[in-house]
Amino acid sequence: MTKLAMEAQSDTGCVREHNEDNFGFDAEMGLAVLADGMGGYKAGEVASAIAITSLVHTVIQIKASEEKIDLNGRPQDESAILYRALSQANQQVYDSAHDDHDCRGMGTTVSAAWFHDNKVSIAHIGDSRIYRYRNYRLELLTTDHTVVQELVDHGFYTQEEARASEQRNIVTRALGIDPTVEIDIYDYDVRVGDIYLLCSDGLTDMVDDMDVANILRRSSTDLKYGAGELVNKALSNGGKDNVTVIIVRVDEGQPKNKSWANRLNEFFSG
Ligand SMILES: [Mn+2]
Repeated sequence: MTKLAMEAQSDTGCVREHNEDNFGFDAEMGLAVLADGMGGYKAGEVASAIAITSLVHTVIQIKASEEKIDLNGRPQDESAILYRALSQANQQVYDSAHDDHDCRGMGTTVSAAWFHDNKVSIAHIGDSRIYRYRNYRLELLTTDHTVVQELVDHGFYTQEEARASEQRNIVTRALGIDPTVEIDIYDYDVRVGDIYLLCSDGLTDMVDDMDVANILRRSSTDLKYGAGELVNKALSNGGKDNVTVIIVRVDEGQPKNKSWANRLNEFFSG
């Protein structure tokens, strides 16, 4: 059996006026979600906030309703629930963008990790990222939905050229822009000692993978310190964008089993 430790930190950075990143996590639910909004004036932070709230509400509502299912009813698997939750969040951001003139064209990235049964289900749209740090190796579990990544995939760019590109922040896919959205869903096995990092591009544009890995290694017993170190490194390297990180560590132990119906308020009260 495994239990989870989670910590997060977010900062507006040194240049931007608003923090358009949003995040939420709950170690007992095993859920960590991060969103990086885009759009004029305050629209970006509206989009990322709606996406997080909508996603978490849907997940909890489905799990809470399944608690009432008798033995013959089959609960849905977590990746299917994440898919539904993100589709619904997409609809909600899209509708809000059309209802409110100030929010026209807003959208957001979303990266979600849901830990369950010694697995993690990942759902992902945009250029926020999820990494796994295991056996001293940092591995990227998501693929950026960016113009530059497509150029890398087709062999026109190396990763180094991609990092240096002026266009590296142009996303090819975001939540809330169109009535439907293509969502990447993956399942991975989870091992005791694994560390997972969810982060916005404000981290990965400013801090290279080697430094990220070093900070995760040094801070594996103190995630709060680690989250602070990652954000500080992004800021000291220029902090050109909002920066948000969530760190998840998989520990040995018995998870608390709280009822899903009671999770909703607790999730948003922090
Ligand atoms: Mn960003």
